[in-house]
Amino acid sequence: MRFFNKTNKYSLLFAAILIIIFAVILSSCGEIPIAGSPGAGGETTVFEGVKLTPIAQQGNNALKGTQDIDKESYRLVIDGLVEKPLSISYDELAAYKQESWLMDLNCVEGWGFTAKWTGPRLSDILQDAGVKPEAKIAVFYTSEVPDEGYTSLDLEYIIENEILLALKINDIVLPAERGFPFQVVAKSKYGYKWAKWVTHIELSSDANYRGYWEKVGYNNNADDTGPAFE
Ligand SMILES: Nc1nc2c(c(=O)[nH]1)N[C@H]1C(S)=C(S)[C@@H](COP(=O)(O)O)O[C@H]1N2
Ligand SMILES: [Mo]
Repeated sequence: MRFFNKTNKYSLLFAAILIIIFAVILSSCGEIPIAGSPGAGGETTVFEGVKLTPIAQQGNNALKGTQDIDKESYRLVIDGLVEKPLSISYDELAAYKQESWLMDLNCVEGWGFTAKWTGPRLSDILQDAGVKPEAKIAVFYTSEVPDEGYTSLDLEYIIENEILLALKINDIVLPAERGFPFQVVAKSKYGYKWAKWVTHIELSSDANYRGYWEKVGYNNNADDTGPAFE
């Protein structure tokens, strides 16, 4: 009896040591994707079972270079065909219910990447502004294209798809070069519809409106599996 007890003790100790060794090997093995595991700088590397493109490897496109937007003084203005124009601070954007999507951004130039995008739904914000029935499109004015507006999206598309304004990418606050305070997650549209550095969204009935790229012939529908030009 005594002998057996002793053996049990030693084999338990041996098993425990083996488990610890395995755990150490597993945790140091970067190849095994663990959901939500942080990569460089606390970035999320896997979402919904899919490996995300690290931020450092994602593309970056800016027609007039990085725009520096001050978090404290920033306001997103919502006006045009609305009952109640809004002026929304960064903290207010972050206080809306946040949603996360796994989504590819595909630039019309042929590159793309997969990321986790997190932010409020534009439709929730528009609901607070009270969209008038005549409104057909939303025009996105950005800090580098403040007068003419950078691009537009159909209101029906925004509401049906519950389009997000991404404050975070791979769970990291959107860097300045990537559009801080947010980038429009224009699901299934070419990258030029994913407006960055947006300061003003105007609701309009003008179905003929064309944005910066659309004016020079890029498809206003911008379906990312469709033709680049109209
Ligand atoms: N304001 C603004 N938004 C913009 C652009 C731009 O030049 N200015 N470039 C667009 C294009 S062409 C692409 S492909 C995507 C690229 O997004 P990323 O730089 O976050 O990867 O941003 C889009 N949003
Ligand atoms: Mo693009």
